[in-house]
Amino acid sequence: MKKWVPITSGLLAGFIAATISFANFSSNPKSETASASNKSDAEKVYVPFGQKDDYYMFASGGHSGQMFIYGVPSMRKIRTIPVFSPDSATGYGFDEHSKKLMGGYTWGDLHHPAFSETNGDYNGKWMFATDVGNSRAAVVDLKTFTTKDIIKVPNTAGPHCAAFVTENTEYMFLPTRFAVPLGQKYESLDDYSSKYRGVMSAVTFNEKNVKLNIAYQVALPPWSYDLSDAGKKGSKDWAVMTTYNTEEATTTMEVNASQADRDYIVLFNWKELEKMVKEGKYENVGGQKMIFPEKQKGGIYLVPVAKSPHGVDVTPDGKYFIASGKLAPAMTVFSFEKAFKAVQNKDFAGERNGIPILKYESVMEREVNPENALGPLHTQFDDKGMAYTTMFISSEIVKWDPKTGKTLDRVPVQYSPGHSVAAEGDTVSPDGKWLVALNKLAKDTYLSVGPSHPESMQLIDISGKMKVIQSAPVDPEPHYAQMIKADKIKTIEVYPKDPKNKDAVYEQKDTKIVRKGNEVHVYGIAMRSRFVFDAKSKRPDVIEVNQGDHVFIHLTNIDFDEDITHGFAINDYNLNMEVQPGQTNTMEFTADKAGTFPLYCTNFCSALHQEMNGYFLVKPKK
Ligand code: K7E
Ligand code: CUA
Repeated sequence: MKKWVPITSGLLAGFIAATISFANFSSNPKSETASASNKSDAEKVYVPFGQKDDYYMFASGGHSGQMFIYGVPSMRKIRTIPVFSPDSATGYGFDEHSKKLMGGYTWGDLHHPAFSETNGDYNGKWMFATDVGNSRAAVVDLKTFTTKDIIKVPNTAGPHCAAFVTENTEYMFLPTRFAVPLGQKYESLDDYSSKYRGVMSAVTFNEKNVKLNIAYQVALPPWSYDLSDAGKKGSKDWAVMTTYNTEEATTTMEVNASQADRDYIVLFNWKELEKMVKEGKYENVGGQKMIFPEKQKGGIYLVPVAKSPHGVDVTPDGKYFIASGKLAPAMTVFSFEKAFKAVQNKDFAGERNGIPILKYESVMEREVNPENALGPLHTQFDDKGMAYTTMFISSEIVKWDPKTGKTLDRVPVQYSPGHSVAAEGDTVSPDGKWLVALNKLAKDTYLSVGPSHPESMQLIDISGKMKVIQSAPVDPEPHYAQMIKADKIKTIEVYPKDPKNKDAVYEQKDTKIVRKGNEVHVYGIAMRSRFVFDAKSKRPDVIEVNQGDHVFIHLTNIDFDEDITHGFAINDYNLNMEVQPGQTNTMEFTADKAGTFPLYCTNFCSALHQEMNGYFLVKPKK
């Protein structure tokens, strides 16, 4: 393996500054790369009124904790799905169900959304994501675009590498960015190498009861795991992930984690790990089945790679995995077939922490080093198997052929792309057509909003020579996105009646307010344009309780009519929830404040929406 010319952090900063100022200079809005300069480009992104986009793009909302839904090619934002953070627009994090899901956290850091798959193809049913900030995983139902389950992943800190699902959604793997002692108990950083661990969690999803579950975990060496990807076709039983800080630095990571010439790709066979778990080859750590590779041997291997790689991506044919250099200006193509042979022949170059190291030369297929391309991060693919790699430092997308290493095309983007996303790009059969660059910096692309600018997404037509033809601002932070054919997603129009739901009432006459001690249960309905909490009462839209009562408001929207959503808020009680057509939702709280509080519908629902209000009266304690 040749020695990589290391880009030290000082140099790196210099490169970034240089590229940005250069890019700035050449980014006059009139320049051809920055604008849809001719009519045919404009027509390509124009979706006339009455027509719909061909693709949904689900973009990560990063530390907003949310997911943003865009239409492609128009790049119009359609929806925000709150996942790890509360959202008063939808009452997410306020109603009982979502409050429980949130588990007391008020923010999250969502990096990599992943669709459920069947035979390596997005099936349009579910979307998964993880929270680097508070170590959680979530599933979103694509029938309703709502978050259905969230689990806290114990023993781990920051599952950044996730979520990437296996070919038939058997697992999603959650390797961590931060090493911590198992159970996150206190250990001195002097004992980092012996006491700290990076942990990979294998999470399953039960479609029937809509629950996520941790099947097992692996206590990996105390390194940082950056990105992962699941194998496909011939490599479908395998998954790969990149590492950095194999130096095991405990301070000033910027410098100390960039010392060694090489880090590793971790290669593992999840079928083998599954078998080990079945055979009881694990230890119980905090209620989780934990595999320790230094004791329970097999299934996990290391492949040396140029220092501090960021992304690793499996080609659609499942034959190769491509690591991107970050600090080394190259992409390295590795062959699964060669790796399998090396494993079979025990062609090892020693081991680290009990994990065998495969020889670089035995697994490497080719090193690809496009001229002056700097900071390769992530790779996507088109329908012909061609690769598109984002260059963070030289601010461009490079198209190249994984089979020859030849550079085919390049296009500048504004600026510093992290990931990009291709249409159906992570499947066994990408569509080609579109690629969206997810740029970290917008700089002068949009109207100024002060010192902090939005991030930018640029739509690139990849059907011929690459061309940027549209852009859209996006809130922080589009780490990654997936793009799915629109017709694969089948949403419901209204929530069907649920006779088994004890909280639901569908007729005005069935509404009631029930008191049990100091617990008050309201079974009410919302309809155009009134609330009915107790039809028999003199004032059916008024709730009266005593100070200190524990109140449950169960509210059903009986407008079985698409798009007629009602909101329910109590003035000055910091409470707000939403009931979509046919849906029943519950709000639970203690009426600790005495007084008179108007309640009202927050979602404009009819000409008499403004009349859709009542009172919440709290009688003071004597
Ligand atoms: Cu921003 Cu995928 Cu979290 Cu790379 S990650 S850029
Ligand atoms: Cu109901 Cu506005």
